[in-house]
Amino acid sequence: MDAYTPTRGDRFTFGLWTVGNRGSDPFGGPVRDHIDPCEIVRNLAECGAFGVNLHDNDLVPLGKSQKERDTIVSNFKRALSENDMVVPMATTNLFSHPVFKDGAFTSNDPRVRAFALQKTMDGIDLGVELGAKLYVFWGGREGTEADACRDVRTAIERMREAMNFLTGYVKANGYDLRFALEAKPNEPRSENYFPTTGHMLHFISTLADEEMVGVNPEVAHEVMSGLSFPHAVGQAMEAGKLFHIDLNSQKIGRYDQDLRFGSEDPRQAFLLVRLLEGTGGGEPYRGPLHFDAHAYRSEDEQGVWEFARGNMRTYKILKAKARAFDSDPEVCELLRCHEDPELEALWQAGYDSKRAQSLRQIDLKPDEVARIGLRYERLDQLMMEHIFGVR
Ligand code: GCO
Ligand code: MN
Ligand code: MN
Repeated sequence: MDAYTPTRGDRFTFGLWTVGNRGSDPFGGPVRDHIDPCEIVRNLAECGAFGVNLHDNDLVPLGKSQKERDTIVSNFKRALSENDMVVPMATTNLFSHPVFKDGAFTSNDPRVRAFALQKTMDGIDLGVELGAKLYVFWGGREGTEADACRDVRTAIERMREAMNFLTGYVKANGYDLRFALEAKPNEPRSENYFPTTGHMLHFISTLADEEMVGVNPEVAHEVMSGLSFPHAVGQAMEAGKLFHIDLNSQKIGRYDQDLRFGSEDPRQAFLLVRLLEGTGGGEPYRGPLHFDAHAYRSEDEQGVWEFARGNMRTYKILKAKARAFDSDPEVCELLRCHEDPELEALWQAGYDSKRAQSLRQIDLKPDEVARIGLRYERLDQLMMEHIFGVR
């Protein structure tokens, strides 16, 4: 036990599919055995996690009878309560079955879209039964290779129809459940629809039940596009739409690596944790901290639990570093804004012709302002020294 040992209060969660990942890749089969979901719950609890998330079929394999389903679910519920674990989020597997080879909600075949809706309604019922308050939608195979097969506008419209139908289902059942949409630029499709969190944020603003729908950004997915993850998350937070988050790590421009949180990108991970924890100001994120990552293919099961602990410890270490950075007197001094409320009032109060007239008349001396050094070199080096642990 040390200051970075994870505890329930830290709100860390893992998917059954993350620690349960068996190490298959396109070039080779599994290197680890299947771990029973109840066993995963026990082990995660022991590692200090607070909850576990799942796809419908991570728990109830396809093709089980209602009776078999009920037995599996009740055993799982017992494991949860015996280990003081919760299920904050659930989702649907809309990518493994061959019927989804050309997408689910955006498929050209209405029978596939109908099946996706059936499966999602069942998945929602399962999630709610397990206590989930969030339901994630990751596009999976919603995308194309042969782009001529479908107008992008049609795909977007179909996705909207599905979301509106499903928020309708949640409301009609009186479920206390919100949706979180997860963007990804490619993989498994050549082009995925809604490739970034920004695309998702706009799409959400066009939905019938907009207030029930937010985003679930994933580190790896934004980095695959070469974009800044803290910027994507910051925009989602500012819009009040950060409902859930998928933490992991990723090298730029590669396949979806799902590496242990912070392992490839300590600087970005630091900035992300600082943002989520609000140590630099602003409202913190209060939802579950979910790791959507998996252990290296080199690992046996012991390595998997080592991996699980590693994700959580890194988050806590960065949280402590973010606090130290934002209470460092030299950092505070460097960050003190050049506020000028009187000047700002000229536009912050909105446009009026008198204020515009006054604004136009001020001599702002841009050449003088331009000569002022902003000391960001010092600020950034201080941040790095905090990250390196020498300050
Ligand atoms: C991926 C995705 C998934 C989703 C999961 C929950 O790239 O495979 O990140 O892991 O997060 O299916 O919807
Ligand atoms: Mn994910
Ligand atoms: Mn992913």
